[in-house]
Amino acid sequence: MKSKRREERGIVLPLVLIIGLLLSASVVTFVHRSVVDKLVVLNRDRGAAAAALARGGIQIALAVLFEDRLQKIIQQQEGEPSGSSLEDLWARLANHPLETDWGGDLVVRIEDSGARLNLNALVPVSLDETPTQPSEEAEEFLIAFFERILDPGAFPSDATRDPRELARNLLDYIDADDVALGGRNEDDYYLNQAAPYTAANRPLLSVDEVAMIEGFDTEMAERLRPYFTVYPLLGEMGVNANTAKPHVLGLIYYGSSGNMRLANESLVGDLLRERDAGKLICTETERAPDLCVSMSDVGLGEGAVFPPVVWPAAATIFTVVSEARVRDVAYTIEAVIDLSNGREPRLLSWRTI
Ligand SMILES: [Ca+2]
Ligand SMILES: [Ca+2]
Repeated sequence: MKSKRREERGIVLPLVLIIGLLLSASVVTFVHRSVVDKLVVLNRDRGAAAAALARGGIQIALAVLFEDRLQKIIQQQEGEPSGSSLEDLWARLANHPLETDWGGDLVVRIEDSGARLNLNALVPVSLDETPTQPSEEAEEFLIAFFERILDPGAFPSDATRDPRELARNLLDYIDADDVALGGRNEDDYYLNQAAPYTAANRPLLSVDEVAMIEGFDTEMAERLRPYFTVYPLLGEMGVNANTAKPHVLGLIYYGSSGNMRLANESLVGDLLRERDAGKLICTETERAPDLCVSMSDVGLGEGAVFPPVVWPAAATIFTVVSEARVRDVAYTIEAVIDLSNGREPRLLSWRTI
């Protein structure tokens, strides 16, 4: 009997130890799970708050842009130059980040579509639906642009890229007909792809679409993004010299017919100096000689600019980037808003990035 009880005691001790271990393991698991659950809920709450804050940022941008339109209309009525510049409130909004008392941060950046070159302005759509051919200037402009940015040292695939072919393929992809500028069929390349397609033969809907064009890829589209926009889809206007960033000012293609060139570094520097001094670059300076500096004064001469543009130009289409952050959770919305009709904003694009 004695030895049986000793045996039982011998079993009880390990059992107690095992149960104890199991219990402490489940307590640890439980604590761990409840911490994870709490973090998930917290992150979800912060994500929802950041999303709401970012949407609020778009509303703030709309209010600022409406105010700007109103100002411009008043300036126009009073015969003053009503061009957009980086002195406008919408352009300075990003310098004023917003902080909420519950830990949210918001930065709203607004850029007008004229601050980048509109690819669709290179092949304007004819109103009577007659297919229009891209102009010689469009082709020469693109060749000059690709000659400037192609860099086989940094991008090995550039070694096989020809500026004229890239220029023609891009224009043919947009122009209405299916005859390539070199005479062949535009779709020969597209129909031979693993998933065949055809040239769009319409304005580009996004800069990403450039990757679909013969000779281009997604890397190339990314390299083009800082320079180009596709808005307005039916646009004909060139770069706005009063709002464009320095690298886009370098895309101003000017001179006399048959002898046009891209703005060089020194010209871009002159344009920036005038802007910094509070001046507007104007095609005609008669109306506001104190505020305007003429094209010839900044070295653009008396010739033309391609795509054609009259400065100062009033911006009507804006890209708004609303970046919200709640603690470590970020939420960014990019919206393209068209205020050209002056009353109702039209949303052209909305995406989270
Ligand atoms: Ca075409
Ligand atoms: Ca064509």
